[in-house]
Amino acid sequence: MVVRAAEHVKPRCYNVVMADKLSHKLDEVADRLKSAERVVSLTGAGISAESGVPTFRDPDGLWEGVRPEEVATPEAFGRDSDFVWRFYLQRRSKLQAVCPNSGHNVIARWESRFPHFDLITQNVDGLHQLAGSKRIICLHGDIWIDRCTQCAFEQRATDVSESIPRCSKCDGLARPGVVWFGEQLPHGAFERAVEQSSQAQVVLVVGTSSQVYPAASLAGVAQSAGAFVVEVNPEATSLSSLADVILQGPAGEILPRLEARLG
Ligand code: BV8
Ligand code: ZN
Repeated sequence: MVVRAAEHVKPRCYNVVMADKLSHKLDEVADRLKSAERVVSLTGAGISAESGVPTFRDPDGLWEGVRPEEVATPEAFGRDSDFVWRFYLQRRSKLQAVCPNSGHNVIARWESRFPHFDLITQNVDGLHQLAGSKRIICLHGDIWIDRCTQCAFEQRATDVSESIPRCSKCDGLARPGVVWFGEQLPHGAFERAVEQSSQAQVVLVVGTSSQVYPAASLAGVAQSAGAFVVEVNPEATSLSSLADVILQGPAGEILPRLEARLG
């Protein structure tokens, strides 16, 4: 008896299988969003990557070559304010040349698409604001603010000259209006972020390595309160094992595909 070799089903290539999987996950998340009243998005540096803004911990990131302790702590500023200011003034001048990307724009539109939508961001670059987001909880401050180290007066930086900003009120040395390691978050910001995260039905965590606290605790807070947690990131992170769904890919591609499914 001649046994025919089993017809080999043409193996579908890996990318096709992965694309199908992502498509099903996008459908699942879209279904959740369609019935959600309260949605929160928590963002990190990755959402600005497609605008050309380097992240912190990726290869060629902002902290390549410098240790965070050298540039992102009050002690570092006390030791060498010129060095720290050079790090921030360089970032400011690069930020002058960039624009929000489609990921920022989708999140800005979602503010009017859902009955309650809140954006919680670790970013200090101002791109969410430029994209039109208004309901923003800024956990780590604003790189465009100069805060006086003498009288705490705050002024918005107008130019990005290399000169180190001085207070326009008392001529005291200014510092960047961001939150450094070991510093408290802006008054009430974390409490508001916990409140919004605890009431959300869906939380989209976009472009963060989830390594910095207390911001990194918010997804867990939301999930314990019943939220469906979605991670949008091309890479696995400390959050990945907790997320209900991982949409693996760049935010500028994933978020528009998700928005398209909401009709
Ligand atoms: C505080 C300065 C007391 C601003 C920064 C537990 C509880 C509380 C505190 C701690 C704790 N354990 C430890 C601490 C202390 C410390 C801390 O977290 N240390 C870490 C290192 C363990 N936290 C603090 O000191 C905080 N203050 O705790 O006060 C307190 C206590 C309780 C409650 C309230 C207060 C202050 C933290 C702020 C530090 N300041 N920077 C600036 O210069 O910008 S942190 C720095 O990291 C940035 O602010 C940034 O926002 C933050 C997080 O980084 P990410 O945004 O995640 O960026 P990263 O590069 O890491 O990752 C990018 C991701 O994007 C990657 O996953 C990549 O795959 C992805 N990606 C790349 N391309 C894309 C993409 N994703 C999507 N699309 C793409 N295209
Ligand atoms: Zn002053």
